[in-house]
Amino acid sequence: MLSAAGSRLARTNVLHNNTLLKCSATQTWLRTCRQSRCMSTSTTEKERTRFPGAIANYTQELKFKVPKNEEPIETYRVMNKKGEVINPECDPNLPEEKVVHMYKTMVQLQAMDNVLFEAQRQGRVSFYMTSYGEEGTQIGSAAPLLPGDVVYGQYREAGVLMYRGFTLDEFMNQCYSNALEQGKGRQMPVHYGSKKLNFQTISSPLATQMPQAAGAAYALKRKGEGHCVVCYFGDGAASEGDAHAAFNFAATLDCPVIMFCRNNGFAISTPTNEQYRGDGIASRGSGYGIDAIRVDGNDIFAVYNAMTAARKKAVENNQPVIIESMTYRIGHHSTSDDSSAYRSIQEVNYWDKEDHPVSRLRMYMTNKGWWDTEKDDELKKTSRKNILAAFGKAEKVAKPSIDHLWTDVYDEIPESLKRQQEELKEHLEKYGREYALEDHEKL
Ligand SMILES: Cc1ncc(C[n+]2csc(CCOP(=O)(O)OP(=O)(O)O)c2C)c(N)n1
Ligand SMILES: [Mg+2]
Repeated sequence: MLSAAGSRLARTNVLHNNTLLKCSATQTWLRTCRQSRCMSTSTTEKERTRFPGAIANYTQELKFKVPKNEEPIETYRVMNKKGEVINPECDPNLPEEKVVHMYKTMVQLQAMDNVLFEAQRQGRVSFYMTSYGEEGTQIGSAAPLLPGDVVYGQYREAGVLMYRGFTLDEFMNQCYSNALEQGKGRQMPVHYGSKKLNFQTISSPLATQMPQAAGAAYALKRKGEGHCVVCYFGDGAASEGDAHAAFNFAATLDCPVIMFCRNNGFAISTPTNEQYRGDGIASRGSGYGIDAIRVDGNDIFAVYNAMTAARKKAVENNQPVIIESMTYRIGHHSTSDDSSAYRSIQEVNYWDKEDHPVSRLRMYMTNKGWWDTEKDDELKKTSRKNILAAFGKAEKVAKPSIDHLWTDVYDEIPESLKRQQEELKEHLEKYGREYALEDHEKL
């Protein structure tokens, strides 16, 4: 029981407590008012972080950004698998002559791949890499470029080079490593390059070309002549440290470079699901602050439209762009690979028979009334004939002089290399008959 005094005290406390409660409610109310007053004067009043590393809103919700809960980036497409344009507004409406030229280049590329792949099997060239299945990605991306744009390739972009005008003789001389080849036999086959066509010589170590491309784009920006760099790389190359360095340099230095990923599902035998955990390569754009798009790489017009728009962005705004072109490597990785060891024939057949960039464009041209079976048979015959003619010529040309082992690098040959020259000379004097020296030109 409470005494009178006690109950008075208790009442006071209740009152006091009520006042306290009221006070804290008033304070909250006042705070809310202050906030809403501020919000009514400016929408940015909601306090934002001021850290130099990121200016963003605060939140009291403890949440992580979980990439796998997000929808994957959509794949831009113009044509369906039957070569029908889905939305006429997306059709680039290229003239017949240009479309036929694109198609002919794709078929010529296939013919070259067939002949050179076989030539390696017969021991006539040492190595080769085909582009089967990636013809749409290559020709569709090459077509919107200008001759002054600079291309950095990986190694599976023969179609890009062909579209830019590299002749069949030049392809064959390079793969034969003969004396007419610009590299004088010092590169492996398929390591093409052409100063005239602004196509930088291929480097074997993956992703070498990527930081170089960012740097070259920076130089082009300073030159200010309205050109950009296009850098091709594979899904596998995108796992190299150099790829990340290139993206970041390109973004922070505002370089006009199109980072064009051929995502063909494999890095030799490593499938993409072992290569990354994120949403492919296009999603990396957000991380680096680079505009990015994913396209159906077997749809030549989707690739064409994406490249045209990316080129415009790069050149007009001095900015990098990522294009991720989804395709499938139908051929083996190279002549040193047997892909039946790590993927099924059924899987390969699907892409070969049901979703192929060459047949898709052929169906488009047929639907337009520009193409028929007769023209197609004729084209395939002539393409093979052209290749065999260039092949026959290249095979007859002598191999480069052995002396080219020492040329083109140093103005004055250093002592260490002079010693090696001497050693080679002695070796050949002793064992020369073991080598086909007569096949090499004499300087
Ligand atoms: C730095 C480096 N590591 C490994 C290799 C061996 N290698 C050559 S090609 C290749 C796969 C590359 O795959 P991707 O970039 O997806 O290109 P794709 O062959 O599919 O066109 C590998 C691992 C290399 N050339 N360089
Ligand atoms: Mg790949």
